[in-house]
Amino acid sequence: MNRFWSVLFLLVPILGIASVLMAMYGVTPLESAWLPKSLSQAGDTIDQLFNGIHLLAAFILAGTVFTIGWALWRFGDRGNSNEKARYVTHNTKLEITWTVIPALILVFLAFFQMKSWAENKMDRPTVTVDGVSTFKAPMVMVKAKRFGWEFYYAGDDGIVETQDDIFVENLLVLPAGEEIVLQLESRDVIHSFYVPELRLKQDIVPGMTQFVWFNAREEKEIEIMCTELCGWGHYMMKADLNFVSRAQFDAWIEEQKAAYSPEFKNVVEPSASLGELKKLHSPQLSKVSKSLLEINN
Ligand SMILES: [Cu+2]
Repeated sequence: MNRFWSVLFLLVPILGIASVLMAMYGVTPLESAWLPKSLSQAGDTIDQLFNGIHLLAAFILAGTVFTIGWALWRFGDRGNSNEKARYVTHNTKLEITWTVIPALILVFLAFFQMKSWAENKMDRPTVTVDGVSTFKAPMVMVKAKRFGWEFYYAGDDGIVETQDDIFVENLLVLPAGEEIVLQLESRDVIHSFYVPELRLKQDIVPGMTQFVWFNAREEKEIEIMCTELCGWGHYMMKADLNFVSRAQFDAWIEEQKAAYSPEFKNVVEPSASLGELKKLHSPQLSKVSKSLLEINN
C-alpha cells in the first residue's frame, strides 16, 4: 500500500512537466495555452531565454522529484523490516556540489540574458544626421490614464508634445517592419504597457518618461493592455494595436489629420448636443466633444 503514495507523488510532477511541454510545443489540447506567436526579433530572443530557463528548471525539478519518488518507493516502511534508519548529519562533498552547480547556472544566466536586456532596455534606436548620431525621436507619445490610453502622434514637425500632434484614443496604428519608438507617460497612477506578441512590458510611473522600441515583422491586429492593477476599471484598460503597411499607415494618418481640419470642426456646431455628438461616432471626437462640453458648461 505504501508504494501507492510514491506513485501518486510522482504523478504530480510528471503531469505538470508533460502539460508544460505540450503547451510549449503546441500539442493538442494545450496548443493555445502558451504565449501567442512572437512578432519581433526581440520577442524571439526573449522566447529563447524564457524557454531555455523553463527547460532547465523542468530538468532540475524532474531530477529532484524522481530522486524523492525513488526513495519513497525503495525505502518506504512496509511493516516487515527491523532495519533502523541511518542518521546522516551532513555531507560536505554533497553540500559543495549543490551550492556550486546552482551558482554556475545563475552566473551563466546572468551573462546569457545580457543581450536581450540591452536590446529591450538600453540600445534605444538612433539616427545619424550629418555624421551626428542621436536618439530616434518617438513617433507617438502614450499617456496612460485610469482607465484608457491616449496616443499623440508627432505631427508634421516629427516631434511629440507640440501643437500639431494628432490625438487618438484607445487605438494605436503603426507601420510594420519599422523601428518604432514610443514615449510612455502616466496621467495619474502606475500603469504598465503590455503587448504580449512583442514580449514587451514596461511600467509607466507618474512623473517619469519612459521609452520603448520594437519592430513588428508582420501586419497584424493585436491589443495593448495594462498589467498594473490601477483601480476598479483596470480590467477594461485596453487599446487596439494595428500593425499595417507603410502606405496604409500614411493614408490613415492623413485621415486623422483631416479630422482636425477647420472644416471638420465647423461640422460639429458648438451647440450640438452630446447625443448628436455620439451619433457622429468617431474615436477622434472625444477631444472635440470634451472641449464642447466645457464650452456648454
Ligand atoms: Cu492601468
